[in-house]
Amino acid sequence: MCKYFLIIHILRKKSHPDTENRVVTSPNRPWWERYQPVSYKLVTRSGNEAQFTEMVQRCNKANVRIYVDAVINHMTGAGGQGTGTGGSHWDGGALSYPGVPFSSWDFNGNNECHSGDMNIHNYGNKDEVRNCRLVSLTDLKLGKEFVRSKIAEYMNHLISIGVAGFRVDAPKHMWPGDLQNIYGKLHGLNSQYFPGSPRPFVFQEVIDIGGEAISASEYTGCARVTNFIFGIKLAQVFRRQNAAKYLRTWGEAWSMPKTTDVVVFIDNHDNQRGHGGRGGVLTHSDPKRYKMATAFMLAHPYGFTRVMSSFSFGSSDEGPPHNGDMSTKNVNWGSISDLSCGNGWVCEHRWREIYNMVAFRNVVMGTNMQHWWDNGNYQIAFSRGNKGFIAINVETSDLNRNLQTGLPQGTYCDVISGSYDGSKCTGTEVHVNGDGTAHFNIRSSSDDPMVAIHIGAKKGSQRKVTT
Ligand code: ARE
Ligand code: CA
Repeated sequence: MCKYFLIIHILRKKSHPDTENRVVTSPNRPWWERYQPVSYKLVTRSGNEAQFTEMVQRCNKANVRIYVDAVINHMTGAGGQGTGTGGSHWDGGALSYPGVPFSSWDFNGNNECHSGDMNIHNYGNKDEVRNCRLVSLTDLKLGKEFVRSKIAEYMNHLISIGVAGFRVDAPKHMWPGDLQNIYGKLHGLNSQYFPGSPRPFVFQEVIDIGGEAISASEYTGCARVTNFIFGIKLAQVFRRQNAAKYLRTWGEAWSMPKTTDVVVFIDNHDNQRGHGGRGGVLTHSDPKRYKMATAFMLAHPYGFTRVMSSFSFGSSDEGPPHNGDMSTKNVNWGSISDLSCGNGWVCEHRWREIYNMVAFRNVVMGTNMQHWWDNGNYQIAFSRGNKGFIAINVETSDLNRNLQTGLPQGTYCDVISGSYDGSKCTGTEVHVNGDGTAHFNIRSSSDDPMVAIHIGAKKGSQRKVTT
């Protein structure tokens, strides 16, 4: 199973690798407190450095790569003082973070930021967005060599532990040249797990939906960027506000960056709860549409895909499932047979329709989209070369017809309704004829109105994955 999570999978659960952060008590320990670093010690509610290291090593052995969410634009909110999750003192008024150590000299001040109250108000002004405070978070002076070297030291420490790369938080608020300088200081990956020490995989969280002074294209010279248009546009299609037939041209033709420049996703930890970024995206709380959109994302060649994994929440501030001492709760999978996580963890990545489509993506890697078919409205189908085929019914009526799959003759397991267990299909079978056609019957009222088949789940083939 683990093998299939080679495609980016950020662990945001137990042992998530954030740095020591501010302890926020009002509201009571919100998830977002970890976006307020106090030092670069690896001690949070999720565990300490030894536990983090053990997780990275264990995951690497199972071919699960860890990408750290690196918060390097700022430290805590500007007011107040206290003790962080690792015991370090911080003072957001005096700009003092002795755990690093950073002092007031290491932050942007009135010389760099001219917004008046030091906060960002105008996203039409590049200097303000980059030199002033994002939601009042104390803004690091990344032009300064000392600051850059402390950040690179922190990231290199993680590389030495064995992480595969980074999601860089809030790059829009940093100058591309400063980021390039920091990336240039990073070591190659730990050769114990990554032979030849390749460069870390970096992707940058730049929210660009258009209409602002700063665009994501300023950052693609450094590394990939997040594509926030992707989830918004797909939500419109799967909510039946824009016909699925238009997905025939999905990708750059939809005013999105080049496929090699982006990381794509249906939702993220911010926009699934109304933080950061406009547009109503689909989330696990609308499972039928969410699974369809995720399956389409994983079947389609555009972009480098990321699958979300969440905890359930009531309010948008609510932190992860926790024990009485506020430490993060474990998942409960030892006692659960259907692979779900329990204990308040949603674990979308363990939903069969989703993890089987991650396998689909790995199997069809390197092939183009072919054999596109649509009914002129909300039913679509396409193949990935001669390796995989998917049909999705977003229509309010059933899909019942023969389609050209482009696949070799044989009996395939539909990996949406079940899996291939090495000898039989646990869900529906699809029979592909000698001419590549097959019959599909997809009821619109089904929980999962789609069918996906690929050569790795063809009856009689060798099963490549062990659970
Ligand atoms: C919290 C409180 C604030 C308080 C602050 C300091 O909510 O009221 O002032 O603490 O005390 C997360 C949460 C924030 C939280 C912060 C720190 O979402 O609510 O603030 O942690 O604890 C912009 C950035 C983008 C950023 C979003 C949130 O460009 O990079 O804002 N996203 C990342 C993370 C967030 C995280 C941070 C950055 C901070 O993914 O989880 O914040 O580390 C338009 C613009 C976008 C803009 C967006 C929202 O769409 O195009 O650029 O995103 O509006 O303003
Ligand atoms: Ca900044």
